[in-house]
Amino acid sequence: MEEVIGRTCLPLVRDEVWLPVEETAQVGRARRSATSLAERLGFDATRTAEVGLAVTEVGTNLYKHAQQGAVLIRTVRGERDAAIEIVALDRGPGIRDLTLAQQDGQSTTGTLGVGLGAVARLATTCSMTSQPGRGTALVARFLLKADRVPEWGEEPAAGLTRPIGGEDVCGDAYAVCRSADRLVLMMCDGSGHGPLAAAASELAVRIFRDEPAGQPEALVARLHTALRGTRGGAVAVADIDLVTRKVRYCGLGNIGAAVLADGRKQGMISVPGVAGHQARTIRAFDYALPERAVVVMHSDGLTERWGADQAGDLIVDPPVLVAATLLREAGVRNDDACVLVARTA
Ligand SMILES: [Mn+2]
Repeated sequence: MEEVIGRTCLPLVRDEVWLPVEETAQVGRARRSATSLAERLGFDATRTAEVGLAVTEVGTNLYKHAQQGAVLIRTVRGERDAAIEIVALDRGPGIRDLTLAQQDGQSTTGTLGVGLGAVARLATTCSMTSQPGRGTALVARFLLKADRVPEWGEEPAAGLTRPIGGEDVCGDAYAVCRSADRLVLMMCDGSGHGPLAAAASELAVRIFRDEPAGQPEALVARLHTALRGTRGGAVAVADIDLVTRKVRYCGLGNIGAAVLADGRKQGMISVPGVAGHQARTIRAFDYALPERAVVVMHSDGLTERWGADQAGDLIVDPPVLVAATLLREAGVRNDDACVLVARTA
């Protein structure tokens, strides 16, 4: 992991590919996509086959029981360790008893309900969340060995990106860095979509990860300067102080952000502008962080219509599942989408 004076960045996720899984042929495609990534990461034949088996289980459940099932396959790469991550999302009936569904031999009717014991056993980590009547989200991670503890430890934040329909690359990107007492989140929505939007947001990620810690408004100003000569984009930084329990947020352009706590959603303010092109003012605002608060940032590939009714579930799930649930509930298909979730307890 890269380190800048006591500050480490969470590993980047790469190679993201979203695949619809609504018919049996698409299960095979998802499996091949996952196993070829596993081979590229140097997984041996046995472990690669285990990854394939897990994707087949998840995918089969999706096409049999779900509506609008989709699988995201991606890699998480640290300095020494690398993982394959499978995220499955659907709008099926959901599962009422997740514990029961994960026991081998239980064929609970409901999305993702069958054979999940096998997935959980093969994966290094596996978790699932379900909102009855709305759908299910599952994440399974595979390291080289099932019982390996990755170098990056437990991640307090996780994000998801999904390209606009018809594009392979997403023009939105995010990064997370942490130190002993803080967690700093950055998101960039490169203007437009496609490779040039991705180039702008990837540059923002590189600069943010290399930059020493600083106030969010200084980081946003730095990114504004750095993005000249690119398409530019919306940029935001949230600096979470885990000791004083405050978040200082600076957004330039259309990045949505909120603190979720006690069943309430407190929106955070971004000012108008385009990083790299136009910034009349760059301003940061402070917000309180109640106990167990969750901080969410998202691009305009998600609507603002989420939160209040889901706040209870969102606060207990791992960040990647919260991100997946929000993408399902609020994601739009006619724009790149990015959602980033941090747990602060
Ligand atoms: Mn956008």
